Order: sequence, then structure tokens, then C-alpha cells
Amino acid sequence: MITAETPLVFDRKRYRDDLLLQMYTALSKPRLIEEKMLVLLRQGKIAKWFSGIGQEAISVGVTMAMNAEEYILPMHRNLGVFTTRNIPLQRLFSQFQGKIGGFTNGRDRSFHFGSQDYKIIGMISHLGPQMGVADGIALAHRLRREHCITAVFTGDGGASEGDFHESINTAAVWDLPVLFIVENNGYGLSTPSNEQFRCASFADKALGYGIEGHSVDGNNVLKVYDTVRQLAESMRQNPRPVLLECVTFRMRGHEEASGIKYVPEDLLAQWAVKDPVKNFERFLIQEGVLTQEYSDDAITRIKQEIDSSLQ
Ligand SMILES: Cc1ncc(C[n+]2csc(CCOP(=O)(O)OP(=O)(O)O)c2C)c(N)n1
Repeated sequence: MITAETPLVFDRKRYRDDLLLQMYTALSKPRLIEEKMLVLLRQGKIAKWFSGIGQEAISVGVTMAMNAEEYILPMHRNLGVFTTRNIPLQRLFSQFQGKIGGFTNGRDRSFHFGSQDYKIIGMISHLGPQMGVADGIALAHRLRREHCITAVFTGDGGASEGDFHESINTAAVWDLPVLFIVENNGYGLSTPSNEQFRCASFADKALGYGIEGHSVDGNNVLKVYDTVRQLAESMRQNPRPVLLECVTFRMRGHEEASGIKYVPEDLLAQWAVKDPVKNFERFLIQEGVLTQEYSDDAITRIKQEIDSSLQ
């Protein structure tokens, strides 16, 4: 079982330096956008924010491991899916500010939006139902004999909804190539995991559906990337659903207005040590892949892109 105490161990395998550097930039981008959004929220320039700080390695690792033509169905903490699919920040920020240039013409100001151009299906607010949509996409691919997988995200809370059972069971009996990703971040709003489910790991639930299940450290971008890459290759050839639990922690409130007072401080402190961005950066420096100069330059460029896009 993966916990806050499980050390983050990075294994670069045979991945090239340029891929690792690309991963570093992709991982830093959502973090820097989030930090900016928290400032904009205080300034009243955006109205609400669902933070995925501390969970970026999952969105980034999954999206980098998939092909650009494959569909992803993200949730409210998957900013990294949008940034890694290279959606122009100007459009993204227009969406967050409820402007006409966003994806919903001002009808929404958070994450309930998608884009066919980027093969991202917008989150369904009641959470569970989007897993069934992923089944539908995967079925279409199968009927057209296309070798594509579909990745759908849910949280540990969303996984308590009936749709979780229905969609995984259907995918199992119809051999639908859906990667069901459960981001287990310890809380569903204020409900802790021990009041949400009894299994040690979501991978155990796969057994009940007769499908393959895995559990990885969701703060380890390399592990997420490597696991999804291998699974995706195999699922494209041999269509079937797979359940992947990514263990992580929600470092901020459910959304910024509700706060995080109900989360024990020592738990937050433990998980802060496992920060996915800082630890990956440290690893790359130790490996001699990343230099301070490269990092400074990359961060400056992202910040400039954020500022100019906001303007
Ligand atoms: C049916 C329904 N109930 C409640 C909500 C409000 N809501 C949105 S996300 C969420 C928490 C979901 O928890 P989890 O799936 O663990 O994801 P997390 O927020 O922890 O990332 C809640 C209660 C909703 N959108 N739909």
C-alpha cells in the first residue's frame, strides 16, 4: 500500500534526457499557473478555483503517455491534462474568467469544459457519469477497428457512485480499452478515505470485475508515465479495460472557498515532503540532466507565457 511514508524513488529506465526535460517543463507549467490563479482569486479576477497542487504528476504523466488523437476525460483537478495537450493559455484563462473567448462562451468558469480539437471531453459535474462516456468512446473505437485507448479520471469520492460499477463492469464484459484512473487523494470534499471505502487499494477492486488493476505513487511522474505508456501500448493491441489507482494527496481545500481545516496538519506536512514537482526537479539535478540555468530559463519562459496570455 502506498502512503505518505512511501519514499519517492525515480527510475529513469532508458528514457532520454530530452524527454525528462520535457516532462520537467510540463510538470512545472500547471504548478505555476495554479500559483497565479490563487493570486487572481484574491484579486477577484477569477471567482473560484479547484486546486490540483500536489497532484500534477498524474495529469502530466498520463497525458504525455497517450497519443494526441486519444481521448482524455479529466476532472476538476486535472489542469495538467489541458496544459500538456498544449491548449493556448489565452483560451484557458478566458474560460476561467468566464469570457467569450473560452470554451463555453462564458457559461462556466471552472473545469466543466472540453475541446474536440484537443480530444478532451469536459467533466460531467456529477462525476461518475463521465466514466460511462469513456465506455462509449472506447466502443466507437472498437467498432471502427481503431487501435486507441481512452483515459478517464475519477476521484476516490467519485468512485463511490454507482456509475463507477456500471461503467467498469460494462467495459469488462465488452473488452473496452478504457483506462480508469482513480486519483486517490485522501479526501472526497471533507470525507476522509476511511469513511469512503474499505479496500486497501483501488487496484483490489479490479479483481471483482475480472480486470487488471495497478496502484502507483501518483506523486512520481516517471512512474505514472512509464506505467501508462506500457499499459496503453498493450491495451491498443489487446483491447481491455484497466483500473489504475494513483495515490496522492489533496494539498488544498476541495475548492478555495471551503478551506482545509478538517485535514490534520501533520498529514499535510508529510505529503508536502513528497511534492511531485520539487522532488522530480531534485532528481533531475542529481542525475546531471537538469542544470540551474536550464530550470531558471524554463520557469522564466512559462511565467512570461502566463503573464502575456493573461494580458
Ligand atoms: C452527485 C454530486 N455530488 C456532489 C458533487 C459536488 N462535488 C464535486 S467534486 C466533489 C468531491 C469529489 O471527491 P473525489 O472524487 O474524491 O475527488 P477530489 O475532489 O478529492 O479530487 C463533490 C462532493 C457533485 N458535483 N456531484
